[in-house]
Formats: sequence, structure tokens, C-alpha cells
Amino acid sequence: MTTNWLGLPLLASATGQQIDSLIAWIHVFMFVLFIGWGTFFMYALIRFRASRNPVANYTGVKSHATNYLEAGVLVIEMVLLFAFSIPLWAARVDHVPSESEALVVQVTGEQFAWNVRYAGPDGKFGKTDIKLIDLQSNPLGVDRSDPDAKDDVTTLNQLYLPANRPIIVKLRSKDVIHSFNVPEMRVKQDAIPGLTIPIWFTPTVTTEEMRQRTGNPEFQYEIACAQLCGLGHYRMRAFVTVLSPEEFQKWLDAEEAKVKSLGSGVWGG
Ligand SMILES: [Cu+2]
Repeated sequence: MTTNWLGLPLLASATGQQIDSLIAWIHVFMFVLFIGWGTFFMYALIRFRASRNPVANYTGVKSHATNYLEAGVLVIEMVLLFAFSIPLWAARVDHVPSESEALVVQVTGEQFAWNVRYAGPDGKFGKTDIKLIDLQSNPLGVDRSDPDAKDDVTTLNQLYLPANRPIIVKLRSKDVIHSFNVPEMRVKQDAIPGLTIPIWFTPTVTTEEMRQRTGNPEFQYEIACAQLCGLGHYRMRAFVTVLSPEEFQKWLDAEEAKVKSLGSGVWGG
């Protein structure tokens, strides 16, 4: 189904069309329900008007037809839920791509920022320690003395992603419930303290292409925090930059070099 009429933000992910179709179908079904119930309401208003029914009917309906109708509605709704809704949702959410083909990024929400962490060339996220947390220099408490942590790249409010490769975001929170929302990717997931929740999507449009498409040379994808998480909630936004795979690798290599030049001493290793 074409979904332009919904007025949603431009689409920039591979699976987003499914979400848009779902939203469109829900609108269509709700419109049908609206017409159906609206018609019934008008019918009831006219059919049971006071001038035609001056005395109330104290016995009411005696047949059991409505009981059967309600049972029928219940059965249909159970079929919709168990045969369609749950399997479709599971297909979209549960089948996370394998970590070998995807890029795994850890995103940690805090009041009021998004901390991003890449595993580096070894593909392993190093240890973190709550005692090493320093809001300025080491907001995630990365333990740089751990060999796996030596090449971990961290950024603040900047999520760089390659286009056309599945991205697995492992969402965490340091304090309260936040919500990771990138409207153009059609992803939204709560970040809950104590849990690591994976969410995945495949960006298909680079930031540069999107700037051309929108005619806005300053266009940026944004992560908006979609849960009211405190007084600074309004400013809890971060930017997503989608690059071509080559540009992304270049960016990651440069960040890598920065981490190396800082050395473990600076990071309290
Ligand atoms: Cu938040």
C-alpha cells in the first residue's frame, strides 16, 4: 500500500516500509470501524427517539443473538492476535541478524545524553567499571586496562553508521527509562536500567543523499528521547550520521587513532 498520505517523515531504513504499511492499514481499519459505529449510533438515535418511544421498555432485548455476536467478535480478535499480530511482530523483532554481518553499537542513555560505543577492530566490547565513571572523560566507565577495551571508541550524542548494513543497537540506560527513537528509521525502543535490549535496522539513505532529497543542506537524522525522563528531557537529542561504508570505515579509523594516541594512562587504566 502506498503510504505517502500518512505524512510520515521520509523513510530511510530497509524494514521501515513494513511499519508504514502497518500504520496505514490500522488507519484504514479504524476508518471502517468509525463509519460502522457512527452509522449504528445515528440509527440508534433516530430509532429510539423519545417521540416514538414515550415509555421506557423495562424488559429490553430477550434474544441471545448479541451473546453469539460478542463471542464471534472475541474469536475473530483472538485469531487476529495469535495468528497474525504476534507472528508478524516476532518476525520483525526476534530475528536479529547475526552479529558477524551486522555492526553492533552500544547506546547508553543517561540524563540527558546518549553515549555511543563501538567495539573497535577486535569486535569485542571491553569491561566497564562503575568506579571508573567520570562524567567528563569517561561517562561509561570503560576500563582501558582491559585488552578488549583498549580499542573501544566512544562518542557523545553522535551515532555514526554505515549505509546498507544491518545495525544492532544494544540499548542500555544508566539511570531512568529513556527511549531511543529515530523517526526516519522507524525504530523506537525504550532503554531500561538493568537491561540490555537489542534493536536492529538497516539504514538505506546516507545523510548526504537525504540532504539532496530534502533540499535542506543542514539535514540531520536525530535520536529523540521518546520517554519523559526528567527536567532536561527536551534537550536529550543526538545526531545520527549515515555514511557510505568506505566513509564510515575512514571515520572509525580516525577515531581509533585518537583512542590510541590518548593511551591508557589518560583513561585511568
Ligand atoms: Cu531521556
